[in-house]
Amino acid sequence: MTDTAVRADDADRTSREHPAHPLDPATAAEYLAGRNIMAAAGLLADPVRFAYYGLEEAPKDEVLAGPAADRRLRAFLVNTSTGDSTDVVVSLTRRDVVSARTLDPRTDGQMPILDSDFPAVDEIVKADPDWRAAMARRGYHDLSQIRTAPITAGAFGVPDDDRRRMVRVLAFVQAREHDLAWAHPVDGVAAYVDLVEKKVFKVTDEFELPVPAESGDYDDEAVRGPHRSTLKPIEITQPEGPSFTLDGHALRWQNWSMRIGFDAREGLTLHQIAWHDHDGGHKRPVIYRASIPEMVVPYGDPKFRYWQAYFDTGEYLVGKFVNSLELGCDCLGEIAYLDATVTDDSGQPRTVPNAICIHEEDFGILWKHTDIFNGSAQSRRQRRLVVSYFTTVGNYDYGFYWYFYLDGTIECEIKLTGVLFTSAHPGGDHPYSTEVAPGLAAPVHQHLFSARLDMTVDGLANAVEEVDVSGLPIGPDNPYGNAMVQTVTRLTRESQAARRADGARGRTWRVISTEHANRFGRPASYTLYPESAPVLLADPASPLAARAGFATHHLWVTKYETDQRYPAGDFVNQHPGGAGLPAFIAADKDIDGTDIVLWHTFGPTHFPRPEDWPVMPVARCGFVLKPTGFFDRNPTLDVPPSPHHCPPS
Ligand SMILES: [Cu+2]
Repeated sequence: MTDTAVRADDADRTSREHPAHPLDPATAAEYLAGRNIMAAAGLLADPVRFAYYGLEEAPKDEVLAGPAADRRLRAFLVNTSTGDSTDVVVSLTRRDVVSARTLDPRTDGQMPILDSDFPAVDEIVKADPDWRAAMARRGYHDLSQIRTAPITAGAFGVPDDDRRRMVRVLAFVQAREHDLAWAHPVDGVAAYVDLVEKKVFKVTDEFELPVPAESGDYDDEAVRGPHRSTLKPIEITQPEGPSFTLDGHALRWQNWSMRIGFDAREGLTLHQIAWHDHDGGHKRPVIYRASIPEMVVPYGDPKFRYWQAYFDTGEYLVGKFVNSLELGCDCLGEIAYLDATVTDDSGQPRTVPNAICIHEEDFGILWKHTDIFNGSAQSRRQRRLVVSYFTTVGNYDYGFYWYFYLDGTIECEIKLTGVLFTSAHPGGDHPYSTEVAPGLAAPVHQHLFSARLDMTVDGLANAVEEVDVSGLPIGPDNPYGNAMVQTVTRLTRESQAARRADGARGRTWRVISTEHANRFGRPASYTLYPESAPVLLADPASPLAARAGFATHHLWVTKYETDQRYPAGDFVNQHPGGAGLPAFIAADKDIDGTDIVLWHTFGPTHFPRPEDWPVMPVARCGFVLKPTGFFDRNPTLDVPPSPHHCPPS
């Protein structure tokens, strides 16, 4: 094993009460201090639980002005006996409560799912006589074999649902200790649970289908067969160590610098991403803050499970389920890790070791040419800096990867793996699911992510152009019909900037500096290249489209506002709809030559394949940001040839 871990974080740094930088993640000591402030203010009387607890980032102007920003934490508190929900902000600097707002669930929605909701739901469902009878009718009397999956309820206008804090529960059979429960769904029956009343208020029992029997336990040699013996080792060695440096949460690599953050809701956050001309030269900001602050996974079966659509970030909090990564398994090579500190339901800090993985990778050819006239034969290797983490939300696992390349390219890639959500297959041709094992179905669904890209291309004054390509018809200026052009449309107001991708036109969006130009007098810019996959397929009039408004367009551009952080709104769980991006653009602000935020929707529409079962090979999605006239020429001419293998230039 040649992999090595560079310990980037020491115990002192994670426990200190005064972090080095206002954008550093909240520390364990800070969470405890904030908790004490809330307790002293009487906000934590039992049974109040923390549905979210994290850093309330200082406003951008304060951070840019200097280090004296007020350090604040935000907590979503739920009283599990009354359902009362409070959105609290405390100042650690002033040691007081800044604000405490009580939510109205009918208009604000509900707080996210609590850790303790999972065992509570299991107990509530298994005690319910109607649900037990539904299980008994299907032959299940030993409920210790049943696993319950609490699924966020959505909002469908059903009377009384809007006053309840609720989930809907599906059941799976795990007959043996190591069986894969997802292989054995008990379909047709769901329990609707009121988490405050702690009871099942409705059981839907609509049809019976046999519980699929084939084992999905891919750890079992009887299922997977013996391990193949034909793979020779691949070892990554960097005898002189990696080329990056990590100082606390500040990361430097080649021309790039940035700060690394982590949040229980958003997961990995990147801050103050900048390009430095040559070594230690002029610093050029590109992105003030980059994150994936929402994702929704809507399912496409209109019958019994029409309500199945989870907002993994706003409803479950993806960052809370961050994996602790294993050197040599999850990350290969010369790795630096950062720990992540999140909290449990009672606001007590929990530090996940090796949560964020930082390393550099060879990425094939950077540029290459053999010149037919002057005989020059040159080849250079591309490299990228990788900042990533993995999270497990129920059956799925998601890896969030950010790549920074030598040539100024930035890429976000999400790796989707884990186990498909399953149902029983009704037989024959079923339009809404794929049979992946005998009698076992995987319903069609989408994974729609929202990237929030707070752009600062050469400063705060930015604007966005939509660029389409097309051919021109034959005419007097184009007699042979070969002309092709770009059509550039400036998006000047928020209402005009809710846009769809268009693969047939090669549509991209260019973020330009309205203050800095390159040597050709053109604005310094970065271009967003979307994948142009479908947006939300739910009907625009559907309850889901109202709640996932962000997912109805590939691009939104808003004027920067400190409190606009979540594309589906602050409180997503059971929200009636309309929050987030559709509300943000209602004032239709000017976005031309000002501080703007890009919001980009992307992700696959997943008609499962048999090959996705019983565990899914990684599927990928993402987007790329490329410098477009940000530099005056190829910025990698100074990259030397690889020392051992290539002829010197
Ligand atoms: Cu999927």
